[in-house]
Amino acid sequence: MSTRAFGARVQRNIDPQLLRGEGSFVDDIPLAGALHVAFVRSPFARARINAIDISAAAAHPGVAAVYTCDTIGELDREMPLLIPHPSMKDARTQRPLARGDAYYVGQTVAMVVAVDRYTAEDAAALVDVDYDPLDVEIELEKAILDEAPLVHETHPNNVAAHFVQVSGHPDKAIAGAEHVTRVKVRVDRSTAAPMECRAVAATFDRVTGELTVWDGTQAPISVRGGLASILKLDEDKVRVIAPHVGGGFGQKVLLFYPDELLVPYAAMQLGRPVKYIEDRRENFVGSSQERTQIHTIELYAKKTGEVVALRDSFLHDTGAFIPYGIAIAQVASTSIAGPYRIPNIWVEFTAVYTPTVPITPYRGCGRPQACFAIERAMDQLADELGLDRFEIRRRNLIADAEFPVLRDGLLFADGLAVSLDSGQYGKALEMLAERLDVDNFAAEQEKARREGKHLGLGMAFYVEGTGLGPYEGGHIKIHPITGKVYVNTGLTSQGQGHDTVFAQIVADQLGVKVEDVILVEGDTKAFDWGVATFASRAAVVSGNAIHKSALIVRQKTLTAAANMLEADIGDIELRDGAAWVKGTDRAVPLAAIATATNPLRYAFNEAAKAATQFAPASRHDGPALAEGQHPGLEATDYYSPACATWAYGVHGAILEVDPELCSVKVKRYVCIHDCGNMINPMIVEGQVMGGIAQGIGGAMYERIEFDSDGNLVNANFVDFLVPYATEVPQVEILHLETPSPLNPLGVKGVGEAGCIPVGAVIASGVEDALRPFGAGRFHQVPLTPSMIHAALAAA
Ligand code: MCN
Repeated sequence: MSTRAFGARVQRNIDPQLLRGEGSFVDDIPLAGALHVAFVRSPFARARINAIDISAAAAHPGVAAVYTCDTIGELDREMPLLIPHPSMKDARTQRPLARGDAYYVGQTVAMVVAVDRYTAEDAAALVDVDYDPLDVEIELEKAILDEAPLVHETHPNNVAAHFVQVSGHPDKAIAGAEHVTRVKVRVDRSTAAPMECRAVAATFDRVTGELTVWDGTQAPISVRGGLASILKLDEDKVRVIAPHVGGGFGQKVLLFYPDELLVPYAAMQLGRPVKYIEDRRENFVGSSQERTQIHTIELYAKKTGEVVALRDSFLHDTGAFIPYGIAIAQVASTSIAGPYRIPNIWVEFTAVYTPTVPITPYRGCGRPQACFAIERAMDQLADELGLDRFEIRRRNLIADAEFPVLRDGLLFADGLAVSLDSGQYGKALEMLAERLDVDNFAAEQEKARREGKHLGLGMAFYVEGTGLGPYEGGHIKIHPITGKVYVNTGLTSQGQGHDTVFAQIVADQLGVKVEDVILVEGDTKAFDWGVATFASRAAVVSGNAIHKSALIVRQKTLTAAANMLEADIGDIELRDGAAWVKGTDRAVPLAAIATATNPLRYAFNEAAKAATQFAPASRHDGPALAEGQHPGLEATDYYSPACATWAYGVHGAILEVDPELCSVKVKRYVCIHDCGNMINPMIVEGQVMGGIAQGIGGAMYERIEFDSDGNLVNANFVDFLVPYATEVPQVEILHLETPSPLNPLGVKGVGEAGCIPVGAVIASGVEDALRPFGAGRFHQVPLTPSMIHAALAAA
């Protein structure tokens, strides 16, 4: 295979359009006569709803309809549990509009549809809901106590699930260990904060019975399937389009948000287009969040530092509903041993309902928490054994020759035992050490201290299971008139640059320019089968599906060209948009080959006819395709990964902590990472960079704050601090490319990698900088100035 385009730094082809403001997001879709939606949301974290009086709202001028749970027919039911698991009984999911009870501040209770948003908001304020507020417990560790008020009466102690996984023989190894280090860590709740909030619009054609939905979703095909089944429509009558989407980060893949069902329902009921554009406050109180976990982790080691066993027990906050089951906690628990050899593992978690916004995966999905736990524990173990932080890792990292490493008994989110497939962990560590000049850092730190500056070095390793199944597909067609190549997939992109990378994969196989390959995604009319964009899976799953399809089209093209050029198939090469007889100037353009199999199309194709001056088409002489092949140059194929493929990396930073202001400045940030073969290193770097920026937010700034009544008190960008460009350091990114042996392209995912270790890096660095003060350990993120202040004051 030529590697001309695969692996090249091809510019993202979608950027000029987006940068010029020519993107088309849900709110840009022109829908003449559209009605607009506003929601009535619960002001209480837990409440009985005694009555809902919509009369004043319904009578308000300009209002088309007001819906409650009593007037939405089939929709009034709990949404499906997306990922069932035997550890959960009677898992609770949300109804589109509350029935009887409200379970978190922001839950949708009624929906008003009116001529414009202003009228809808005014009318929503007229809906009179009679609530009896109930007691709540927001704090995770208190929510499981006997005296805590219950979120769901069905679940004692608010326990949604409890699960234990064991690998090896931890009891025996623990009994024989020479040293144990114990660490309790906490990662707090954050939110994806996409630039574009969520949005959905719908029209229903009563004549054809066709429902068209524009949804800023990461999962159009799955949304279509759900809508069709709940609204009792044929799938072919439902078209879901995800146009340009301004960031998703996992938040836009919940099935279903109330509005995703209610807006299409209202469009069908009212026979008018209906639109809902979530505002920023609603995104905070109504769209899913992630992260709160509290881990108590123990590492059992030899005196020389080799870890023989790991025990981890953690609480996972699942919010008021658990649509994804235990997926996040399961990812955390199976990532807990990180890149280390640790042969014996015991890990247990309890997923806990709290009366707060539901939890679903947010970029990283449980991995930042697991990484924080194991890496903080590794740092502490090093200190306790008098070893350097790099040295303790050297003694425990899996060696290249040991792959694949099976962690039998730890079942990943795909239900299969974790198997780390390939990597050069040791080399990555040494690259970081060299780049940060670790050997000379102590001297530099000492010199800076004498000048009154407090430098610290932080570092953390991570692994990431990527490329989850079950499958994706790709359809490729060489256009018979222009020779351009159309690639259709069931995925959709929120900024990952799929248009460019998938084009790179195809361009190589068909010998065309990258810009002549056009990706069609995010539209259920474009491709019928697929799952969604999540779990850093597009490169692995769609990439390989498209690669397989391209190989079929390549073979068809070579066969047809050999026939037309009356040459041996082995003598044909594809390049510059044509098939050539090697070493000659005889060629036929791809468009001509595509039409040659269809005489009527050929008759209208002047370009193809002109092209035959190179070689007369053999369509009169016999079939252009071999027996069993189909007309046209197109093919569809699918790829279904056998299991996850594991990417990894190690990050390090030099920080400066100001003990008076308690502020942290990241002076240098180095990232070594490995996602197998890179399709486009520039896009990979963009993904890593974006992930690190989000990781900096989670490490130092972003914390969703509830008061004791469950009100989200920082539901805006003044109080919830996302980092600006000024807070994000210049990142030095170094690549390693260890191919995955599990898929034909040798790729692993990268979309979440950047954010995973940042919290652990920052905490490790702050701890190092403040060592002379005796400020102790930092085991919670976000790590804020007030925490540094408290630690210094205590010291
Ligand atoms: N890539 C590559 N070579 C590789 C691996 C990946 O060139 N070896 C490219 C891919 O082809 C793709 C990009 O890097 O263009 C990310 O690939 P992948 O890791 O497969 O992730 P997905 O495309 O499946 O995207 C999902 C992932 C997730 S789970 C979150 S969350 C996230 C992320 O992507 N959300 C994002 N990155 C995001 N980037 C933007 N701009 N917006 C989001 O919402």
